[in-house]
Amino acid sequence: MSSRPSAPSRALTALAALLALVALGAGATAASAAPLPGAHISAVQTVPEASYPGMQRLTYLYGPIKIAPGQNTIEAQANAQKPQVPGFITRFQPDLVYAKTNAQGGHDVPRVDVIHLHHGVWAVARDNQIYPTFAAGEEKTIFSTPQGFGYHYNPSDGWIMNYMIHNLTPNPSSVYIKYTIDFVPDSEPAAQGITEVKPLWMDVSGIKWYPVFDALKGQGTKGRFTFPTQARAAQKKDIGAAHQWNVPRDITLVATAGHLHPGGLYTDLTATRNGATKELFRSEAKYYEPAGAVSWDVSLTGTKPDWRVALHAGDRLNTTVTYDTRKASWYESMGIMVVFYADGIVGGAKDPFSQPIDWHGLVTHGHLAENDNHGGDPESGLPDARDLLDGTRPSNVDIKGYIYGQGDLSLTGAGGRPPVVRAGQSLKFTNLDATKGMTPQGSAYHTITACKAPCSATTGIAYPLANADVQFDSGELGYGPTLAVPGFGSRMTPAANRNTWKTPKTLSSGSYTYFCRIHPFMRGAFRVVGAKGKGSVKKQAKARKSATAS
Ligand SMILES: [Cu+2]
Repeated sequence: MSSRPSAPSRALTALAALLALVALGAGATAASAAPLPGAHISAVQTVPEASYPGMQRLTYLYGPIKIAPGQNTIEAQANAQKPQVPGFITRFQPDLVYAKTNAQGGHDVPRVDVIHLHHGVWAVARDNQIYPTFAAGEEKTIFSTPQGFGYHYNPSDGWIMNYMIHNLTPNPSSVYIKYTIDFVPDSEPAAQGITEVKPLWMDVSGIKWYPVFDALKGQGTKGRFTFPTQARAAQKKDIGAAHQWNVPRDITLVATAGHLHPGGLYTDLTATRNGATKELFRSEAKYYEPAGAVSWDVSLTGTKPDWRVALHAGDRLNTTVTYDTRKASWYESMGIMVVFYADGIVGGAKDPFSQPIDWHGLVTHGHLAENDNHGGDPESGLPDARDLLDGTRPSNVDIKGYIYGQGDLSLTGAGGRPPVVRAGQSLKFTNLDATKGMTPQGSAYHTITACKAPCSATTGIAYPLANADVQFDSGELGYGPTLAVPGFGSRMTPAANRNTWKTPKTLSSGSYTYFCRIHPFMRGAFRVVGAKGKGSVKKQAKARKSATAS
């Protein structure tokens, strides 16, 4: 990305903006002073690991996986990286590493703002059925079953690695999906004492290839939006059948943890019987991120080792997810709880309708070093687009080579000036990095997502955000495959299956800054002028300058 030399006037503007921020500081702190729900959780006390005589700790590397520039596709391949003998899996720890070995002969973990495992699902084919079993998102939640319980594995099980690796840069790469399994072979005497548990995939938008919904800025109640409970009419299509499950027979839940995206606060698991509903577990997001609930610098809580919930036939399980919508919109968000349960009612199990259930858990890990680049430094070298002269009045802006054509903030001179559109009309964007003829892997899906001006600070896990007062989002421009698999639907892509988008006709005059959610170093601006000419924009810029100067 080329950076524009910083003119003295711009340095002054930046300084003025900084002073204005400092002046606003007290008020801003007060507004965000309400602690996040997960703030009280210990960052060091983690879910304890079960241990058995003869237990093995097996580490697998799936790959190497060639990662194309800007890649954000959904893949599913057979996975032979699994144990050779039958036994119990009692812990599952996911990671993503570079394929290249480092000086110590190991593999480095990529920074999350560079390349990350958006999700990985270890699906198991057994008895002519494919079921998602272990899963990880970028928060890298570690699954573990309490002492005495385990997932029983057979070598005849087919494993399918379903993953979405998100390359946030135009640089190709090569990675492995790394996972470490605690495994007790059936041949070990300790295996005799382990009770088998089965996975239950609870998913607010699933089960499907890409189970997502949007949590929009300001949506919900007091800045908290719970899906699917508060879904608006247009969002109801994103509700997945797997957000509920009717319990078919007596079972005991023994472990669960949630998956959510930046902005997520918690996932809830509840049970309903005879019209009464009880909380069973809340997987809470513990944010290490200094900016709050806005990044992947988070870990989620899993159940404590003595959590046992007895359920009966006819009970109904329900999952919801709650996002913080005070600061930004969270597009393509998830809410998943993988629950492990044993058949029958096991010793020590509590009936949630007659006994209190401890529905708080412990984090599955602490802060991870790959989340240390937060971004947000205003001294990025990018301009404040509101101060730039008007650009041309094109009807279409082509996105090519990770550049937004006219109005890209990395362009200097006339090309960097915001394209101008009249109020009541729209400006079209066309993504030439993802045309219909290209393969999904050869495509770079881009978005035009509103970001609070100037949207010019450095890129990191917490910047930029979809935090503009006036929200818009193009969706991921590009095309993806259709692959119908029973239980997973057919839309196997995050792409919108179009590569054009038009700005809303309802925008009032002013300068609008935006970024690409997939490649957040990409920034741009356009300008809407009033029907009476562009005077209104200049007046706004002038008013803003005098406001920041005073
Ligand atoms: Cu992009």
